[in-house]
Amino acid sequence: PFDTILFDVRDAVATLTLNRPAVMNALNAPMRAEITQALMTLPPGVRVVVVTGAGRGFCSGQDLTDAGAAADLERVLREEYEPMLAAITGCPVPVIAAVNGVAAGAGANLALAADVVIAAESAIFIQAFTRIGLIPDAGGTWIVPRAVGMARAMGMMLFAEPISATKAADCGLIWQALPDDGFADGVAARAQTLAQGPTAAYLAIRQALAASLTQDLPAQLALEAHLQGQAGRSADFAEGVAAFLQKRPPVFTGR
Ligand code: T3D
Repeated sequence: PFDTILFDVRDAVATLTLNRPAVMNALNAPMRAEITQALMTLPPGVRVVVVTGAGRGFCSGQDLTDAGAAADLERVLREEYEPMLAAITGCPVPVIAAVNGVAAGAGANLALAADVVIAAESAIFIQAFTRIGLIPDAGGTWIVPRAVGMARAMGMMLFAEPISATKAADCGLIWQALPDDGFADGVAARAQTLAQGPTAAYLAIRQALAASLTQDLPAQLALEAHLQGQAGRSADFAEGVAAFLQKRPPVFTGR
C-alpha cells in the first residue's frame, strides 16, 4: 500500500523501512505522508516500532531535487515535517531508530526524535544544514542541545561535520552503537525486549522525561506521582510483582 516505505509487522514489532535507497532515503512529500500515516494507523498488537533505512543509508534528509519543497520551506515544515515528527514522538508504542548508515540533515533529526536510537558503528550523523545555507530543523535545535549540551550542539551545527556512531553514543546523542556485523540481530533483540515489556509504563516514562525538559522539580514530582499512580493500577504492575514473588519471568501484556 506504500510507495516510499516498507511496513512489516512480526511478533508485535512493526518495522518501518525508509525505502528510496537510490537517494539514501531522502525525504520527499509522499514519504513524509506515508511515515505519518503508518505510525498513526498501527495495527492492533504492535508494541514497538523500528524505523530503519533500505540500502546503505538511513536517511539523507530533505530531497534536494524537490523544487516544490524548496519554494516554501516554512510551509513544508509546518504542514509535512511537524505531523511526521508528532507521529513519532506521540506514537502509542516505543519507537526505535535503527540507524543503519548515514543520517543527514532532517534524516538525523528524524532518527533523534525516536525514543531509542541505535546505530551501526559505520553510521554517521551530520547536521548537514549549513552546508546548503540552512539551519537545523525537524526538531534538531530542540533535542540536540538537550542531549549533548550547548557547546557540542553548536559545534555539530556550525561545522556540519560527520559524527561517528561511537562518538554519538559517547556524548549522549544516541543510546548505543553496535558493530555492523550482527546489527540487525542486535536491533531485533532490543525490539523484542521492548515488545515484551510494560508498554504503558514506557509511554509514561516518555511523558515524564519530555516534561522534565521544561518544568521545575515540584511540578515534576507531582507528575511522577500521578503517572506512578496510573502504573500502580496497571495489570503489568500486578504481574511484575507476582512474577517476582513467584521467582519467574514476568509476562507483560502492555496494559
Ligand atoms: O522543506 C525543506 O526543504 C526544509 C527542510 C530541510 C531539511 C533538510 O534535511 S536540509 C539537508 C538536506 N540534506 C543534505 O544536505 C544531505 C545531502 N546529502 C549528502 O550530503 C550526501 O549524499 C550524504 C552525506 C547523505 C551521503 O554521501 P555519500 O557520498 O555516501 O552518497 P552520495 O553519493 O552523496 O549519495 C548517493 C545518491 O543519493 C546520489 O545520487 P547519484 O549521484 O547516485 O544519482 C545523491 O545525489 C543522492 N542524494 C543524497 N542525498 C540526497 C540525494 N538526493 C536528493 N536529496 C538528498 N538529500
